[in-house]
Amino acid sequence: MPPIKRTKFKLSNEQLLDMFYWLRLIRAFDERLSILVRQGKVRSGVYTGIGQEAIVVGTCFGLRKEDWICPLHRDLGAFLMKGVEPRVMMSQMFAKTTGLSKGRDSALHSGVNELGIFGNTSMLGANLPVAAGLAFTFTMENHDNVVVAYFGEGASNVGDFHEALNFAGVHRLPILFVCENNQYAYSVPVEKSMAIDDVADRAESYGFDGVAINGNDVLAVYQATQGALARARAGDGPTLIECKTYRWHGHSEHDKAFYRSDEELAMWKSRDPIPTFTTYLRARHVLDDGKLKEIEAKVTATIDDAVEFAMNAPEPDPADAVSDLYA
Ligand SMILES: Cc1ncc(C[n+]2csc(CCOP(=O)(O)OP(=O)(O)O)c2C)c(N)n1
Repeated sequence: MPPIKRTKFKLSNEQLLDMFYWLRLIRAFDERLSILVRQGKVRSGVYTGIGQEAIVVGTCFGLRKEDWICPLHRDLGAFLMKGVEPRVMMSQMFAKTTGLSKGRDSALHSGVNELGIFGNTSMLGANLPVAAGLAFTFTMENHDNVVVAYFGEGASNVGDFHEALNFAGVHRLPILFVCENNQYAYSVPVEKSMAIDDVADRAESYGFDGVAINGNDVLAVYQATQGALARARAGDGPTLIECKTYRWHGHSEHDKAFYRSDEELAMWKSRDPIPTFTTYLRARHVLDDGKLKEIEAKVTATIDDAVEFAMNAPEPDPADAVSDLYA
């Protein structure tokens, strides 16, 4: 008899606390960046994912080093979870030599081959065919690594998205398409850009499953991801996971988001992924006041250290602008 594929993925108390730490760290990183932008200290465009952290944490948690991620402009947390040091990530935002691009690019286009992080470009949806190509390489090379490719609901209206899903479906590629449906593509609400309710339904046309889940529930995201990863590693092809969520800040820190109501924002803030998870952990006696204090202190110290390091790091030398070019 073939082995039964596991669909439940249990986490130890330590792993649950680790997940909680990542949620808090990523939130704190973005919140600090938002303040630094207002102080005029950040050189990069800043597109925070505040409110969406459960998606990055639930999908990145437990990925292998050899798995690749293709993050979006809003996924700095994915870089951190895949192994980029907070000091390096903060340096990237300050365009310092100690950042990933050594001060020669905004934060959004950097990648790290050794950590399995694809450097995205600005064109919406353009990372998806590349992600599918990467997954195709994995099947050609016969190993069971997986690609996790992120995109917004806005990007799912672009041709590249459909080509990537079609190619992945035809070749049964080991790839997870993770839609961060935060209800707006810049100022455009989802109902003005899509005639259907769920991006997840689009997977059906390409011959694989799509599932729409609560993207603010880190355990729901983790569970869906683990099932999809197990299928992908077993050669059963791609999955589309649509995570319903909301971005609390504007599209970027320069956008005041006048196109949405205070009531709508308040409603989504009441679904904040962090207190929800905190309540769950407390109810299970995994988290208590002491542990919470300890984690908060570690988060603050990590962010403080990253900011100080980045602020004091050397500026790039203009002479280096043309180094590392391939042309
Ligand atoms: C092909 C293309 N069209 C337009 C833009 C300008 N643009 C950048 S981000 C964005 C909204 C993206 O919305 P979504 O894909 O839902 O992701 P989100 O920013 O909400 O996370 C737009 C229109 C672009 N970068 N690329």
